[in-house]
Amino acid sequence: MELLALCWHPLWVPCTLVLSVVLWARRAAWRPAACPVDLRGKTAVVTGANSGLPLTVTPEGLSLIFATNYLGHFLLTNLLLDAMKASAPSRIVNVSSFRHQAGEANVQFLSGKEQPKNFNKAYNSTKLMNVLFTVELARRLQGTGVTVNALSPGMVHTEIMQNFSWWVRLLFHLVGILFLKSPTQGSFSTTYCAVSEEVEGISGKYFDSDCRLALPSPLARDPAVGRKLWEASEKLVGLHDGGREPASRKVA
Ligand SMILES: *[C@@H]1O[C@H](CO)[C@@H](O)[C@H](O)[C@H]1NC(C)=O
Ligand SMILES: *[C@@H]1O[C@H](CO)[C@@H](O)[C@H](O)[C@H]1NC(C)=O
Ligand SMILES: *[C@H]1O[C@@H](CO)[C@@H](O)[C@@H](O)[C@H]1NC(C)=O
Repeated sequence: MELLALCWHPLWVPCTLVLSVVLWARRAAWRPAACPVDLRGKTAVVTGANSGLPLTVTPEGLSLIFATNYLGHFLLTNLLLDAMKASAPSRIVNVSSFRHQAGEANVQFLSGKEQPKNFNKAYNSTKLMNVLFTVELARRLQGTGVTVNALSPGMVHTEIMQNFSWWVRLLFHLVGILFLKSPTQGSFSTTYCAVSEEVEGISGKYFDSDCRLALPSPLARDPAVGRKLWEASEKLVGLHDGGREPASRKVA
């Protein structure tokens, strides 16, 4: 009874409003328009994630959520690599998430041979794979003039929950309007990695949602795990050159 009374206490309204104003003021602090930009070469932003997909396996033998949030990005990036190298200095930017910290780097998840215990674990693991891939790709791209970094956009009010039930979406939109970043604000750390002069020459790093260089989790930095994930991903998407010998150099 007392708990119920607490839930309906009128102080909740002003407290919520004050908190949302404070958060609003804080997240408007960085202005992309004031960021010095000197873009040469090309930039590829690799993004796209969904967190409400079922843990099903596609007819190709891929886990739907891992294919959507990670393997598709892996393949696209690899297919773009020759173009990126030809237009160096160029940048690849991978949109990950702070939630990578609770991910698991189990390559059996990719094919659905093993399943994460729930959606949340699956989402977290795909975001860990995004960072592992970034670190491994940066290693493979050393000396090519192509840099690759990953970032967390923070908690952003987007359509990411579109495959959840209506009441989860309603709750997300209510919380989103008050507390989460707008899609524009959520794009700041991505834009920063893609165009800012300060990031020029930096590769294999992770930026937080305030555009600060941050350390990803120890697992995300483990080179052996990164290499194993890369090799498993290559097999699954049918890339067999090992990614070490740049195709453009072979042609030239
Ligand atoms: C996913 O990550 C979030 C944020 O790090 C964490 O709070 C949550 O417990 C994780 N979920 C699972 C199932 O690991
Ligand atoms: C997720 O939602 C989108 C938009 O409503 C829809 O097009 C898509 O088919 C849904 N995916 C699944 C797996 O339910
Ligand atoms: C960014 O970096 C690599 C892989 O995902 C690229 O191959 C590409 O995979 C992209 N996204 C990542 C890191 O997940």
